[in-house]
Amino acid sequence: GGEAAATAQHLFVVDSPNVEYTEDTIKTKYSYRTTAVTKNPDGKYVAVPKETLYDFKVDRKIPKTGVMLVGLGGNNGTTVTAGLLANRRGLVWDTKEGKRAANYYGSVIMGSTTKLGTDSKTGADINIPFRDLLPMVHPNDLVVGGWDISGMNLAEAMDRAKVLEPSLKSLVRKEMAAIKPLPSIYYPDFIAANQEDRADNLIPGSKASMAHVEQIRKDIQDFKSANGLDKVIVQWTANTERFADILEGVNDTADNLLKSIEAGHEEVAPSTVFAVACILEKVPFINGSPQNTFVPGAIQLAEKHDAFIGGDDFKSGQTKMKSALVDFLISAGIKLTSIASYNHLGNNDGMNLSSQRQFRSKEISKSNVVDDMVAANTVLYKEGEHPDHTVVIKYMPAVGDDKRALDEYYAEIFMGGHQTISLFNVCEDSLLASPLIIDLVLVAEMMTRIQWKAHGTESADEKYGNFHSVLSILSYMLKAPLTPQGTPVINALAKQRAALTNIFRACVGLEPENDMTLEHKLF
Ligand code: NAI
Ligand code: DG6
Repeated sequence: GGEAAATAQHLFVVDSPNVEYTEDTIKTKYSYRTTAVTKNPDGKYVAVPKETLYDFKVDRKIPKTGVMLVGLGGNNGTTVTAGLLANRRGLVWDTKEGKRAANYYGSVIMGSTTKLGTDSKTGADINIPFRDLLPMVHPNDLVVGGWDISGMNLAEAMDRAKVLEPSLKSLVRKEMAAIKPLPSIYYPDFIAANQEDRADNLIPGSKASMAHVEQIRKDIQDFKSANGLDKVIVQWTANTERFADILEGVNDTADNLLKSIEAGHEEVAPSTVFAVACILEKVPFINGSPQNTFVPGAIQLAEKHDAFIGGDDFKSGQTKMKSALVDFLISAGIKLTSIASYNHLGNNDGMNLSSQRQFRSKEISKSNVVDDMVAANTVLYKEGEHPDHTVVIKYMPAVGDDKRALDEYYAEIFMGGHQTISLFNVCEDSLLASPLIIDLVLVAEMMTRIQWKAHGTESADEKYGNFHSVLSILSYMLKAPLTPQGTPVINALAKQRAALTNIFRACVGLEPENDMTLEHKLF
């Protein structure tokens, strides 16, 4: 391991016979309580409380971690890099509204708290920073690198992005100028033709090849050794690609996908080549864009190599609101009947999305985000019934990264009445996305240090296994969460956060957070 590897000092300890701390690990025996339901021939449900015992083991040694971004020179890439530099150095800068200091607002891990428990004397809630639940990497310690088809150094690229204040940019300019993206792979058919002008930093070859996979693997290895890293996480924050066709014999199985890459098949996207390289390198790979990078063959390959993958498409503004608001409306028994989501933006992402095939990828990922909430409410919706839902994106250069998102939620209320909710959401898109990029790195890295086994099996350490390759725990940060095949997709924001919180709690032997507060109700 690298020199920076250190054992985390916990803000709290769990005093329980089911939890054992050693210098290197936290081991817990955890009782997972669920309800198994069957339907009798008479149509009645029978609900049986069920308990499954698991052992969890958390590696407490915090690794020196690097993040490699595909699309490093883009708006997200430059903004998150400058943000990390500013936080590391504790920078303060002038704005027309006064001084501003570096922060991690918008990061659920760095910016939010979670309830540890209740004060044994006063009964008051004790809340701790989310990041203190488990021994996590601190983003200030991340080393950043990556690839871009545009060769601009990051100082110039951050000017091009037009996101950050000039006074902040001047403070990080020198360090940003020293970072130049590695050359990347460019298969013009996958992104909009209007991106061609920036493609000046290329690995030769315009379709998939094993040479491309090997070059990316080498880049990761070189980055790791040059920076003395224990771990690397790779994220796609490059342009939205068109969907790849799923073709039998081409990308339907792991073997076929590898063969197709070797044969230079034209239906293999650059993002899938990156995913394959990372899987073979056993480096977690997260897709922050909407396209179907994880074709069935890529998922199978990840499972075969026990490598972590996560996706798809950062859930930053409009969709995050949607996955909270729709959950609220439908859970409140209000019958949502239509959602009209319009937005316009003027950054390079918007320009790329002005092309129909790339827009279609985004339309798909923005549209399926309420399905689980609708399907769960059989009182309001008949089987197959769904609110109308339309998604519009327009390119408007003048507004740059300051995306405007307008949403109308139209619902049926008591006795045939109507409720119309209009939202107008304006902010820099990349300032919402950057903290998500950080959260995805921190959580994905943490998941590489958590292992489990069914309790009562061999006590030997080698029996512990990893979580499933598809990291659905990342769903909170993603619009179209990828889940292991045959498992449900959860879009409701509160449920996604609860899963993240409660899995982390389980790893230190704590019960799931519940809001019963019986201690305040039964005295
Ligand atoms: P951007 O267009 O500013 O940056 C993308 C970068 O990727 C560009 O610098 C481009 O040169 C580079 N690129 C394109 N193809 C590449 C390849 N094959 N290899 C390496 N680099 C490549 O876009 P932005 O705003 O940074 O967004 C990035 C992605 O994240 C887009 O797909 C966007 O849809 C997605 N996204 C953004 C959100 C946000 O709030 N900003 C939220 C959700 C998703
Ligand atoms: C406009 O829709 C451009 C997109 O890249 C979005 O800004 C991005 O996907 C964020 O979407 P949302 O719905 O999470 O705000």
